[in-house]
Amino acid sequence: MFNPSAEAMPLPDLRALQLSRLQATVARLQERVPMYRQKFAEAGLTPDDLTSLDDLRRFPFTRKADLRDTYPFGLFSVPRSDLRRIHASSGTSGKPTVVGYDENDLAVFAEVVARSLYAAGARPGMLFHNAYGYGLFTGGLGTHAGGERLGLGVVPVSGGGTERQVSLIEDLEPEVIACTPSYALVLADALAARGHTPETISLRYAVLGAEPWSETMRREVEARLGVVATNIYGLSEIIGPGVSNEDAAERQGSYLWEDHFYPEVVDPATGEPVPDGEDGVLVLTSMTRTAMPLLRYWTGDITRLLPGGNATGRTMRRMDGIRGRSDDMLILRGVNVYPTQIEAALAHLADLRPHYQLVLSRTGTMDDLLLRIESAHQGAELRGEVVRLVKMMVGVSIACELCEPGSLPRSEGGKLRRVVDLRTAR
Ligand code: DLL
Repeated sequence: MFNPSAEAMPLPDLRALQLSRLQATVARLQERVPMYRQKFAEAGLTPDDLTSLDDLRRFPFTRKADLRDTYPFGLFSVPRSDLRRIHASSGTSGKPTVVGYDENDLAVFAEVVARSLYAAGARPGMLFHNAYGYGLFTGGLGTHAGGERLGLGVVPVSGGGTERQVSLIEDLEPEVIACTPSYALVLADALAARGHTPETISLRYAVLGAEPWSETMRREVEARLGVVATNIYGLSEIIGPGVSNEDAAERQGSYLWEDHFYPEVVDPATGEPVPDGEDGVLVLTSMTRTAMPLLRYWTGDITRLLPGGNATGRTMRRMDGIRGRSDDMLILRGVNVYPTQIEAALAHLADLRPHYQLVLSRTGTMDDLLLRIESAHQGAELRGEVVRLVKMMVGVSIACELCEPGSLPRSEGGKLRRVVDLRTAR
């Protein structure tokens, strides 16, 4: 399902295609969505002002709050009767946000997920154990349809019920699995507890995403399940899973399907685009959606864009792993800290397991950060080394507690929350 006419398109052709698709999207939004009409008018812009890709930076962002303010259907650009599916995210406060798909959007969704699964190593005829949650979350149904499109036999297991998952893996012998990286570790524990070794597990490819993860976790999942693990990224507002995926042979950044989703990385403070290679907030425009296209959606995810064009033959750009979300960033005594930075700083301490929790508390006016991390051995020396490495590589003083293996919370099938904030009013 590698599609050379799209994935390996010469860059000038890709840029021309993006411009025409962006122009069509902006025109559609102007014509059909009152919120965008108003935003464009306030900025003094019309669709005719988009004459080059560079002009896009003049157009307004769309933020999560815009979806909430227009809940449920205010950003839709088709009649309700054209909808074929709704997904929603629960959100941390108030109403959920709702996203809608018409027939065209479901075809786009299946196409980009099929491409992603192919890049991840899946091939037609393989069995696909899909342990992303089915329901309002986009993970389950989204990867399901993409798997079918690629020609996989999809096992719609959904998340949770670990013992049943293990039995199904034993009995059906799937080659491909998709789930959150934290849940992949839970399954690895459960398979090991039943006496399996990587050699006795049928799985060959793991497609992991929906939450940040690290190279340490990748090594652990690959070694224990006997798989090649790639990163799949996406978000419901833009489509769901399948905005980008790593190539199984390369595993250095996820190819972003740039013929459907136009990426920008912007400075979180100024909103101005930064050059490729520099960190900032990922901003995405859906260019081929019809039910609910979004212009310059502020994902809040921190990453950088990397060039495409390498041994895989793809010209589309890659995005690096997500360092964190701009709203998950901890500010500890003035220093910006992402949980994944702490994880990365500790990557080569062999005794540590990739199960950890960050506990924020406050004494007086000082914020304190406690890293609770599982370790094969406990001892003051290792604890001191953890504190020293985090101070040196992340720049903050933390406290550390080494915990018994198996003692910290595990994923129950969905996304794992690693930060526990015990501070009262900020
Ligand atoms: O999590 C879609 C998805 C499902 C992606 C399955 C991959 C696999 P939402 O629930 O809308 O959609 O959450 C989107 O999750 O903005 C990121 O903060 C985070 N996220 C998603 N994929 C990754 C990843 C799905 N590979 C939000 N690495 C996004 C880090 C990720 N964070």
